[in-house]
Formats: sequence, structure tokens, C-alpha cells
Amino acid sequence: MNQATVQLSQAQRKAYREQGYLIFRAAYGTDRVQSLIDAVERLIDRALAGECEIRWIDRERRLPNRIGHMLHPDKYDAAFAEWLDADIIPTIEAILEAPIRHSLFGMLASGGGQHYSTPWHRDLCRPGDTNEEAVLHRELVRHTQFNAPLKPGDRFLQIVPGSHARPSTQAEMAVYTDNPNGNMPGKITVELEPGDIVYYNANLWHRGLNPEGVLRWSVHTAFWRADIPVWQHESGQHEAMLTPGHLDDMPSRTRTCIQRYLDIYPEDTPLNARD
Ligand SMILES: O=C(O)CCC(=O)C(=O)O
Repeated sequence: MNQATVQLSQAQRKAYREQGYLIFRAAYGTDRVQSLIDAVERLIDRALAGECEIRWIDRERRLPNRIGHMLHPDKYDAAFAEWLDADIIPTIEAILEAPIRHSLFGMLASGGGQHYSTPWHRDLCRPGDTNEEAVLHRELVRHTQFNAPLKPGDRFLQIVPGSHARPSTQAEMAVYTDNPNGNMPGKITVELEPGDIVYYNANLWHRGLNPEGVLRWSVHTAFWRADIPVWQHESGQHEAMLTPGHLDDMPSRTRTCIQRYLDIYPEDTPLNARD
């Protein structure tokens, strides 16, 4: 599938605004999933050969830890960009109803029986802060992030649907401050298989939980509307992206998204999205 444009239904638009997430089942085929797995395997080969650096859960067993910046020259693979061009960018432009720019592109990885969990959090605001509601409102449809699993049985992302659009409740604040790895009221577990993808607002209360360290490879990526200047948490990529020739070979939508990141890179210190 190479989609020039994607149209969301009214129901999908409403669900994304109100619930803060959208799941697409079998959004692309097994060939695409395999091409991404092959690309990660090539990345692992390069890391083992000392051509790029990644963190490991177990190097001998080819088990990488979370990998960041997979569109930078040392980790780039054409398969990543071809997927973004064909399947991802048109869908995100439909969700955000606007042209978009690159933000982050990496992979969540677990395995080898190593416990993995992140505490409950919202990425782009300070829970309980006086500006929490204003920031949540500002970020309703300016960005999205996604998890796209490459391995079966991805049951590791937990979210509280609808929480991106309202201040934190007292019960949520109690979990956040007293027991951030505990049970969050209203949580659901997002159940995905390879080819499925969940797009979600980064201000949903969410966490990753894989206590048994089951094998997980899930591409985890963010995009912003093209007119939003680069924030502190996504800054520092311009030098890598400006490596001579790097953008030239990329397919056009991906190259354009990265060029927009470069074009809107602030001259002064980038702002913190939580302010
Ligand atoms: O493991 C996950 O799915 C969640 C990751 C996450 O919350 C994060 O990187 O901010």
C-alpha cells in the first residue's frame, strides 16, 4: 500500500480527540513488517561490528535495549523511510489535519527475561502544575506518537483513555506521587500484533510494563505539526541530519518531514514543551 492521502472517518476523528488514541489493525502487510525486522537486524549487525553504538540487554544473544535516533546516518535504513513514506506520514497528516515534521524515531526493546517498566507519566506537561490544563489544551492535536510492534503479543503499553484532555484527578496524582509503578485507575492495556499500530497523544497518562522481559521490538516515534518549533526534548538532531548526502537518498515525504524539522529549528535555546 502506498497511500497518497488518508481520510479518517468522523468517528475516528472524534475518538482521537476524545480518547486520545487510535488503533489501526493490520495497517500494513507482513512484507512490510518483515522489511522492518530485517532493517533492525542489519542495525544490530552494524552495532556488533562497531559501526554504530546501541545499548544492549544481551549482546551475545542479539538483544538490543531501547534504540534512539534510528533516522540518523549511523542507524538509518532505507526500509524505515520507505515505511514512513508509504504508510505512516499520510496517516499522521490525516490525524493532525496538517503537514507534519519529524520529531523522534526509535524502537522500544525488551527481552531476555529482563524486567522493563516505566512509571506512569504524561510526556508533555507537569501533572498537577498550575499550567497543566493549559498545556494539555494546547497539545490536543499538534503532535502524535505511535507504537508499532514488530514481534507478536505486544501487550506492554498501558494508557488511561481520555486523560490527555483534562487535568489529572486526585486519584491519578496519588499514584503519580506515592506509587508511580502501581495501579492507575481507568487504565487499559493496548494489545497489538505486528502490522497493528497505535497512535496516541503523549499527554495521556501512560506507561510501559513488561515485568517478565518478554521479547519486544516496537517502533516508537513522534511527529509534530510542521509549524511547531523544535522543543528541547527533540533538539540536537540537526548536525546528524545535515550530514552531507544523508537526506538526498530519502523518499520525498520523509525527507520533507526532516527538512521541516531543520527549517523550524530555533536560533535560541529550544523551549521546554512542559512550560
Ligand atoms: O513502553 C511503552 O510503550 C511506553 C514508553 C513510554 O512511555 C515513553 O517512552 O515515554
